[in-house]
Amino acid sequence: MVSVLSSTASGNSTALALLKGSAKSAAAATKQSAASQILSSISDVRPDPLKQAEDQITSILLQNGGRFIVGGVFSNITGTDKDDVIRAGPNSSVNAGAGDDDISGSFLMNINGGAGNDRISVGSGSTVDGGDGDDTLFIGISNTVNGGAGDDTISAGIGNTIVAGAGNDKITIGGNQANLGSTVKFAIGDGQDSITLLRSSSTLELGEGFTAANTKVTISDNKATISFDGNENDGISVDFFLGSALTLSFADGSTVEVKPAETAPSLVSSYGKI
Ligand SMILES: [Ca+2]
Repeated sequence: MVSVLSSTASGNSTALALLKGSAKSAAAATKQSAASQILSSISDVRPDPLKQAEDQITSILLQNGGRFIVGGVFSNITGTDKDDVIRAGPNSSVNAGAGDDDISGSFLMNINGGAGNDRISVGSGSTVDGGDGDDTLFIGISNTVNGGAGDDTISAGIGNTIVAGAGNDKITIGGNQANLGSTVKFAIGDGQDSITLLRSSSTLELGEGFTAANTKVTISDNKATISFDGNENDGISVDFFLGSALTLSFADGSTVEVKPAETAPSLVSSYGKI
């Protein structure tokens, strides 16, 4: 049971503050799913951004000091420095601030997760900046993404431009389009990243300082290991699945195609070559 203190309207926004009463149940709800549990007990709140009026923002104070914020289309949302849960409609911009924020958007979003370990998901045509911290990003189609510092986990579809940034990042590109993929940009100092390709033809764009001459690619089964002479800190491992391929693209415009080794089916090797 959750108590609602008041409902104050300023412009298009409505602010609801939760009382500390029934602290036990409210804290449990916050832990489980900050949003759904609390919202279900407050009839005045619409958790679906598309059911909000244009640029309308509903904000609820959570027990942890963060906020649950729902914004309609074209809304401009600012989070707190605590852990916020944000649901934003299309064409919205979000600045989640510090804290471990959970941000969901759809298309044409502009999202900045700020510091903290953020979880961000968008559909298409969006710009996403994870900021510092170990962020988890779910990226659909044709977005521009910057993971920022920290060990980020990025899952992407096709047509995206991805800068994973500093830290040891895990990038998965899918979309089930054998001839299409996303572009990952990798610069000196970006650390040890891994790229998993699922039925994808993607591009790894290597920044200044990386050349075909100082780049070494080792292929074993469905795995490629990319390392750089004179640079112990940076490297990329690539796992290929379902006929995937990766094009290395260097700053001088040259390209190298990387594919997994052609291995005979185990059934044939078991019986020897006929
Ligand atoms: Ca925040």
